[in-house]
Amino acid sequence: MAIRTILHYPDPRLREKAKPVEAVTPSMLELIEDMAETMYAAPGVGLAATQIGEPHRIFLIDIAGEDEPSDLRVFVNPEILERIGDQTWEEGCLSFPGVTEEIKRANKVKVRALDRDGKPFELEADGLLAVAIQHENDHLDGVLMIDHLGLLKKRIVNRKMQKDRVRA
Ligand code: GNR
Ligand code: NI
Repeated sequence: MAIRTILHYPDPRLREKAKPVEAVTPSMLELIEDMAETMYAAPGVGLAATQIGEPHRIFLIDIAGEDEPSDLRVFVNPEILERIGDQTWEEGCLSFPGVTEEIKRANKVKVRALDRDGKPFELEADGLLAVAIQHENDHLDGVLMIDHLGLLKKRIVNRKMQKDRVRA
């Protein structure tokens, strides 16, 4: 197991579209282990493989609070089947350290994916879990939180990230 480096915007690898996983092999399980360790160390509520420079369609989410037992969910080859309503959430992203912005997304989602045993499952989610699923699924398509902002906010975030670049 290893903590991996999280890529920061504007690293071009964050824009790559991740490839479907053909099978949950031991090497994919090792990647999942590294992702979990990296996510918990950050700490973050989610992490997409794209964020550590691994262009595979895998993300992890754990929205358990600090005083709750961990609740790691693994999504391999996720597909969002349904999006219902909308909600606005103050989002952060480990690839944009120090940035938080209100982003409007679907209120509820239905998602299908494979778990860490390669077994298909479906899940209906709302609240933060629904937000995180949409945020992570975006990463797998090279879509970032900045893409959901208006021009003015986009420019402000861009400028901040350029300024912070040496520390990234
Ligand atoms: O840690 C994270 N927190 C968060 C808060 C609100 C909405 C989305 C997120 S995801 C983020 C971790 C991350 O960057 N995942 O890609
Ligand atoms: Ni993110």
